[in-house]
Amino acid sequence: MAQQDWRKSVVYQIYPKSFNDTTGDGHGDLRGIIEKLDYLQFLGVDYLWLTPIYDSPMNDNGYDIRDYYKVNPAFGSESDLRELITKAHDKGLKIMLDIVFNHTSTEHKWFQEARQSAESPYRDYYFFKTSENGPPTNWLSKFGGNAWAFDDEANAYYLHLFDKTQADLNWDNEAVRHALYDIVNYWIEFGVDGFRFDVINLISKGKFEHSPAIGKEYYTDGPRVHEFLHEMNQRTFGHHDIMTVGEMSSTTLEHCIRYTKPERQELHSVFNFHHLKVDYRDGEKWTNQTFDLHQLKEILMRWQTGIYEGGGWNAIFWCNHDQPRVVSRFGVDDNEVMRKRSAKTLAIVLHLLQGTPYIYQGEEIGMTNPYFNTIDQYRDVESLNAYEALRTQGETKEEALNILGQKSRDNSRTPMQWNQEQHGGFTTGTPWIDVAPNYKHINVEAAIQDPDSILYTYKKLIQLRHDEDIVTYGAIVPRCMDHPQLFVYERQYKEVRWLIVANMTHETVKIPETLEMSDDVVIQSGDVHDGYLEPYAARVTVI
Ligand code: TEU
Repeated sequence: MAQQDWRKSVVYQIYPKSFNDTTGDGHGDLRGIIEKLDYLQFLGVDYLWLTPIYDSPMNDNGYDIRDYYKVNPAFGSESDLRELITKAHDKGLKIMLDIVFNHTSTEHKWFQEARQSAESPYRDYYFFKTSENGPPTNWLSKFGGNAWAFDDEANAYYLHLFDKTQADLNWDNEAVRHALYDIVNYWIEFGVDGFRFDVINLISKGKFEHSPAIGKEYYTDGPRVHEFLHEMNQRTFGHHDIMTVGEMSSTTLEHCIRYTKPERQELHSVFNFHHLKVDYRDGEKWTNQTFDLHQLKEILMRWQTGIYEGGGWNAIFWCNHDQPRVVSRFGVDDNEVMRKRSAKTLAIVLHLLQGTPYIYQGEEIGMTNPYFNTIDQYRDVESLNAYEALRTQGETKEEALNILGQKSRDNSRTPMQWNQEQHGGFTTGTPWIDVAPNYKHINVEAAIQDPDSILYTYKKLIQLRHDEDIVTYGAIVPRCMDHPQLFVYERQYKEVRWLIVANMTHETVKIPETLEMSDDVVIQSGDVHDGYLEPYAARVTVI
């Protein structure tokens, strides 16, 4: 495997709207990120990924872009962004932008032109279809309802796989591709160091036909997607020192290897979400369900070994702005000792896998789901639609709120908890979304002062990845796959072997005799007593 430096890096994801507000308008901003660069440098991460900061009506918090060349004034100005990049670089931190190329906002000038006339050169930038009998296909939008919306002005339907204000772009049109490549080149020139490409495996649409399901098979890893990504690579970032990651909804292992094998010149790494569907009931997200540990291990290990053998590269993560908080999900959040221990154990299990690890703001201090108790506290378009749908299906308000409390994307979008002041120090005004009530004891300031905090486990894991080649390049060997409580794997590199043993349950677990755990401890969470691992404890040893 080629040994390149970017493979040793750790990415920290910032959701600017909820990170740090310097103006008192309750909305985070770019200057707020500048203010926290010292903290991020102290943590030791390499890249900062900012979710979209471009001009947008914000129906989907910036994933609905109106102008790819303009900074959303709610986040600051272009000169704030320049200053952020310069100051980050001075501290050895790199900046990754989030690019949304599957769709634009319907307020984008291309869409505005396109809807006005069938003769407009922009008409073919999107998928406009006329149809006598309702929507052209039965495909469903990921945010609920049919994926086609009728536009009165165009007198035609247009495709939107997400919200109806997010119209899908037609990548088969060469003019669209060139316009998009220009955008990437503009931001490279501007000085950014990487890109996260939103739902980029959905860009090549196949046939527009009736689906026996919800339509996914027609556009997931579609017919020309590899060709398009290779072309984008060659015309944009492929000739620069830029790191890329593609967000790949429902992709397969085989495709993932193709997307990321260096010689194919597509992308550097890929996010997939299969391991985060282990608490869906019968594949349905909007359900209350405890997670299936066996399935979690099976999926993660199949992808780890598959990508390693195939020569591809994973992005590895528990959290992002679309997922609930991991400590609430796979750990414990209602008992302080267990919250700390399970959060550290989850960090250890993830960060010693192969791939590029991502830390989502607040994960490093064990932030939890906020458990909102009224629907008015929610902001996310997907969650609000889901609530309506659940109520229509006959769920009570309480049941619907319970499900949102477990699954809503807003669980991760509450303000970053900096200190014990009002609103966790996020804003002096009224935050756009409520802060989680536990900010008084779960906050960055408290974590920095406590040498035993979750924060220092993250810091150490980042340092281990930088210092120890085994973490980046080592082979991965799954162990004890049938054990009902332990998550165990080995890393092997040259003559060195590390054994990672984690108890993922609230029970004390006897360490199987077949496991040759040593006294040479690399990192641990909780403790081992007489061959027993405490609840939610983990230990990594050199063997
Ligand atoms: O998400 C794409 C995606 O498929 C999800 O993770 C999605 O939020 C989830 O399936 C809903 O259940 C990306 C962005 O990360 C997300 O914030 C955007 O809303 C979406 O694309 C549309 O741009």
